[in-house]
Amino acid sequence: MIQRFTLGKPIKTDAVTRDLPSLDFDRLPVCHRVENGSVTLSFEMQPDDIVYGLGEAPRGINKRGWVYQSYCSDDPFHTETKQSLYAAHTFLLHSGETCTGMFLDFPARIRWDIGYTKADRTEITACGDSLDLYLITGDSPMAIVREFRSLIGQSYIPPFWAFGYQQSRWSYHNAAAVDAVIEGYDKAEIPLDCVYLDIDYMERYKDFTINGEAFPDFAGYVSRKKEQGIHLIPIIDAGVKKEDGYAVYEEGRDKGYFCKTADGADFEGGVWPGIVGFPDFLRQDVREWFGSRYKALTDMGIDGFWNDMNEPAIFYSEKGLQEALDKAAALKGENLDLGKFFGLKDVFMGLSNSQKDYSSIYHQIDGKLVNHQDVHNLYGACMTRAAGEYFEKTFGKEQILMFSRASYIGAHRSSGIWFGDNHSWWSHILLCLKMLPSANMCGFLYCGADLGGFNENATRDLVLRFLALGVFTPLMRNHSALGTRDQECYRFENPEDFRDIIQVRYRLIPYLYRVFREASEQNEMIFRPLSFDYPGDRLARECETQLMLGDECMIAPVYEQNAGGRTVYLPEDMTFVTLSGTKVKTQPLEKGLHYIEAALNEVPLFIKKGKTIPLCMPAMRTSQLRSDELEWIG
Ligand code: MIG
Repeated sequence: MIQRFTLGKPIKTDAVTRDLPSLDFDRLPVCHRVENGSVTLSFEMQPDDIVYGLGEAPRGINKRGWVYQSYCSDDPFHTETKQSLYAAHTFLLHSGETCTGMFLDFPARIRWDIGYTKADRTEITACGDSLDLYLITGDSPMAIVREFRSLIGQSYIPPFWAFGYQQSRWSYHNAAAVDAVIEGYDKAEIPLDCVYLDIDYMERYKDFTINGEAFPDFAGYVSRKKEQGIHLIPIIDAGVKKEDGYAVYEEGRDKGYFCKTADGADFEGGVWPGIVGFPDFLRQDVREWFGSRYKALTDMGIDGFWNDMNEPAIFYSEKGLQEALDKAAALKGENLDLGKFFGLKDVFMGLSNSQKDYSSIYHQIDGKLVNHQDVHNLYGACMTRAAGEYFEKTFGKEQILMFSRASYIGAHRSSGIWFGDNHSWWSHILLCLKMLPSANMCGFLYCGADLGGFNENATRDLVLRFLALGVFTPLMRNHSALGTRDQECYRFENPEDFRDIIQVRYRLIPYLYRVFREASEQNEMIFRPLSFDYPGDRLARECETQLMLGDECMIAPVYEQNAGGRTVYLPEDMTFVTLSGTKVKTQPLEKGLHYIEAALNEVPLFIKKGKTIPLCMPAMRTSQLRSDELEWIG
């Protein structure tokens, strides 16, 4: 059952697609208080209760024992003690003697203290006094997820080829660099469907432009790559470069489409192109305008995009930078003591993504000025919605690949997400694994992490183990940062090991695609915590390193360096399958704990007793896959 409780006059977020009658907030059967312009909800937890949710967020599948914040953040250090990542997925699911789901449809900051201050208490504080709270009750966590998903509408389905393997890097600077990647993969006979274009394909980081020196005859180039079966996927940033003569900027400025400051001027911040205007994506007319700009690229044959920097990320504002420079000038020539030196350093360190800047931005909603802080978490979601709605209207469903860095619930209808700037750290294999079921609960099905890790240098074994998890994630993309060690599969010793892993992905695509579609159409999760399926089983309830996949499988990636395998818990009898290239080994295992071996070129998979899954033959491109001769394993 779903009940909606409304407090004050909430801002319309469009997260929900079903119109439910509003009940008075005073009747909410959860302990709550409204004071000093914020709302606090709290409930007690029994020692064994599990709290799920929050989608893309730090730490575990079970969110207990930490404090989180829903506040889309451009933070490239995803360490354990962070409170937010790029997304705000404000759904929580408490599973104890009874199960309760709570969706706070509220786009400003929310603090979720889940047993941090008091071990047996969850306290949720929404920083505002208007919100819709949806309370969902049901017999099981999965029943609640289904109800919740039916409330927020069907999840985005990308084109079929988006299930192929994808290679990215910041940046492949020109056509020759892209060609070298495709050739590298083709020569090593490693399947590949997409190559990404990061910010350098643009002309001085201007959205919807092409650097003509790097990519002469871009449209011709895109179509030649298509003939090779390769999709090029350019990045689009949220900020629009301020430059006279640049049509997108001039149009945005002249029509008043950019976010404002309190005095009505355009808010100006610095990002990659220097000073930019930030389109006010919260407005329908601005969304239609910005969305239709993607035409510049779709007209050239582009059929996939990734939207970045849309938390929004702001390196500095004109005002903030000026204040910092003034402070530095005032200190010039002085003998700086500790306090003064660190004070100055802090001013510069605090320039990026500053609360002061966010607080000085205004949106226009229904003709009224609304402070950015009140709608912060909608910004990136609305950018991506702008694109998604344009694509659907123009090309129909499932034609264009689209995923975003920042997101809010509701954006799951028009796009996928990636988990942003992770590191080439072993611990980030598990961080990705833990976010998958949480993101699925919130409707985000097409998702994945930067395989191999984005920041810093990866090792061969890390990339292989990361890929062996990525084999199962709908978005399977290897991406890494500027200045890091080359991370394309063919760059490493014995590239055939990488081929073995990626071929397994292509063999699984018919199965994975079916599971994906069903999850979208029937509001299911692709990945579930073991505790969803085996609620009475202690080891399953505590398991944070394995996931159930579809109705048939369980996955358990190796996530430690120099390990030839790992310990796996089987909550029932299963077949342990080892996949490598076209090789398949099977071994029945009984319920219980097992140490299983997996070489670097092997993907471990577990299939429940009595179930089978299909494998097709691998191919170099998804377009060459044939689903008529399937091998069933189990
Ligand atoms: O400030 O476009 O998360 O994937 O390679 C960094 C450059 C901007 C952040 C994205 C990352 C991308 C990078 N971008």
